[in-house]
Amino acid sequence: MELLQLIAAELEQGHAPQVAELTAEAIAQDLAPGDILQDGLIAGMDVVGEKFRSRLIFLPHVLLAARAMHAGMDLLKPLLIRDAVPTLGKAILGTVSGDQHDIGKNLVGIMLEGAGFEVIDLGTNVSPDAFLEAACEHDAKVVGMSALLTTTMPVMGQVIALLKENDRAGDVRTVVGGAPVTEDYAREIGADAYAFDGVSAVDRIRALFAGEPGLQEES
Ligand code: B1M
Repeated sequence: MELLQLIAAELEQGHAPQVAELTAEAIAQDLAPGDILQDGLIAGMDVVGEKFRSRLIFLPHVLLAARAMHAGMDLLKPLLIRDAVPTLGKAILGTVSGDQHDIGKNLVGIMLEGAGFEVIDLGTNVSPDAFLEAACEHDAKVVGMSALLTTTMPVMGQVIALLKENDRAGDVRTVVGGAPVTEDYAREIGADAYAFDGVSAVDRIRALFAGEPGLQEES
């Protein structure tokens, strides 16, 4: 089995030390950090998600896989944000209330840091009030929200409504994402941008700052 497939297989088994060891080996072999992430760690986690959906594995197994994912990501993070100087302003990031999933959100944070944003990560289970407070306190340019559950997606709309009520909507650009979120949904709840993954989050935010229309301005 080639190295990236091995990483995916060990992640699937929830073996954190092995994932860390193999990720370090892939880095030492000069494999591209983006490939290690996508074809190793994320590929393994995709299989875990499928098996969980089909009830072939259960929650404790998923938790172990999440730990293994973090073990690999900790090693990749410095490479993904190499030499980044925060110059583009502050971005508030968080997973919304009721939702504990943070792996995707953390990846988006790494990509934003790599692109030159200073990321203020509020963590998981973040209330609309906490997003608003942080956006005001830090004079943020971007508020990024992640939701992985269909039941927590509506909280993103509540955050956007609260920013509008408090006259922050003109100062802050909002970007939303997470597996169940779609561009149509993002448009519906008033977000400026939808992003499929960390790379597209950076692309969308850069485009907004370059003056391209957001979802609400498109005709
Ligand atoms: Co949960 N879980 N989980 N889980 N979990 C899902 C999301 C689920 C789809 C699994 C399934 O049924 N196949 C399902 C949701 C169903 C639904 O609502 N439609 C589910 C469920 C049901 C649950 C519980 C309710 C289970 C239970 O208790 N019975 C429970 C809820 C807890 C809670 O949050 N209140 C739960 C718990 C957990 C764990 C704690 C065990 C663990 C999370 C650990 C952690 O995050 N620290 C976990 C995991 C790991 C998963 C799966 C298997 C993997 C998620 C993941 O990390 N993917 C997931 C199945 C799946 O998605 N395949 C599942 C890898 C990550 C890189 O991808 O997070 O999608 P992702 O992020 C991507 C993009 O979505 C995007 O970019 C990222 C990078 O590519 N993105 C953004 C994410 N946020 C973004 C923000 C942006 C832009 C892009 O802008 C700001």
